[in-house]
Amino acid sequence: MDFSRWFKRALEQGEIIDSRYPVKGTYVWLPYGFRLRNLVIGGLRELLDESDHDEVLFPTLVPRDEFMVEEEHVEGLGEEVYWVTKGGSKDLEMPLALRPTSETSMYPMLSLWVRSHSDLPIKIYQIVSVFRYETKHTRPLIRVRELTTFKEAHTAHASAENAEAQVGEAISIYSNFFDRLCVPYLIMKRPDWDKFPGALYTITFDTIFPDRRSVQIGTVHNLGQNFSRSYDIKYENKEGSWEYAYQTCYGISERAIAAVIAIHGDTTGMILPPRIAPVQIVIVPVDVNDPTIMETCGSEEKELKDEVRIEFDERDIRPGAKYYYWERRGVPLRLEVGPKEIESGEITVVRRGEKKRQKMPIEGLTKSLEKVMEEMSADLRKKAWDEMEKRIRDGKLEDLANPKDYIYRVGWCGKEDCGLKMEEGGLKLLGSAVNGKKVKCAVCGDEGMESYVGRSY
Ligand code: P5A
Ligand code: ZN
Repeated sequence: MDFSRWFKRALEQGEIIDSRYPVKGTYVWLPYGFRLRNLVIGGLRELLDESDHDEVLFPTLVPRDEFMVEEEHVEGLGEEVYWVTKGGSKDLEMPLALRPTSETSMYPMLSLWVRSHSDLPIKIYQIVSVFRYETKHTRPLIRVRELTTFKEAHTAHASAENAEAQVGEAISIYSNFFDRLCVPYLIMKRPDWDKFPGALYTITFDTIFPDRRSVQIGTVHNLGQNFSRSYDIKYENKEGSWEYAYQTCYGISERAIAAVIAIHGDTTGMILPPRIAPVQIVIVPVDVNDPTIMETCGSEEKELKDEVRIEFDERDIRPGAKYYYWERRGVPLRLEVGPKEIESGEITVVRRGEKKRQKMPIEGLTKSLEKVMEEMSADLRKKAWDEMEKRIRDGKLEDLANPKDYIYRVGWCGKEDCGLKMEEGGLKLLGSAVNGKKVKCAVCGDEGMESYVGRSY
């Protein structure tokens, strides 16, 4: 089955979202999907809070005049903006933008907040809906018009070095975040012509989907003083003179959730890493009419439910139907309890995506299951990294001219001419690996950096 169909089916059958909402590019989170979303966001929130980010909440509407301040930003994002022009039947005096991201709503306020070097750094974030009138093909979670899970962080600093260091911190936070999701990534610097509108430069996290197309799953931007000049965000430094603040911003959306689902599936559907699975363990009795079996299941559920997210499936349907039901929801572990288990004082444990069945003593089961989940996470992560590597090929210029379905690793000197030449076969130059190897440019032969070229979402 092609990936696109697989993905759509996995979302449907896993009850993540309903894609029948009658506005293009918008989707409904279903209860199970919403729990997944909140577990993923929870991890991100934890990482941000640990590193001294403060959560805030800004309005959705941005006055046109504030939106129009930073030229490059407007030029790059203007065509994606939804405008509110009426209140009831009256025209608004000042049209209001539905934020496509919140630089233009936050920065006028930052200008009021920042006065002295002692106000800095400021590190804030919010998790909100933003709206982008995307013209490319929309897809659930991957390219939406209402991003319902937009985590955007914004920081302001008293020096270029501090902003640079903040970029480093953001990269490490996102690396941790994706490691927890067992999602592999390439960290790259985007070519200049593809950076975030208004940024000095853009660092991206890209993963590679099973169809060997890359997906940008997070970005970190160094904004320098571009926005602080436009929005007049100034502070008085120690010497008593005024200086524009140095800013960064970084964002993650529901695309990160798309990535977890896309990266770990099999023919049945999703396989969720234990850390974020809404149900981590399901208990399935082999016979719902056997009181001893049901009692054992019940007492195991009680035993485990403070430590893990567990479900005891008591429904009177065939065990096989239950297995399938929970497999499609990506539940990492299944416990089977039947007469044999009762007799031997052991429980059968099956890992999602594996045929192997393990017997584990009921005595000390919680600890054993926690260990199995840890192993499973490590295995999922390793498998995903290996698979990503297999989706990459070392490439020459000829390969890029007549590309197959791969992401190509090439050298690039950084010159725009060479970059554009690499894109002539219809691929995109994704960027140069941060901390990558030195590789001679595939076009001109000059000294270059390990870079990636391929099809992307
Ligand atoms: C960083 C946060 C920004 O908007 N402003 C505040 C900066 N960057 S970005 O690259 O434009 O977006 C951040 C991430 O959001 C995801 N994304 C999307 N996800 C789903 N549907 C969309 N239409 C969409 N557009 C962007 C990407 O993962 C991107 O890296
Ligand atoms: Zn070159």
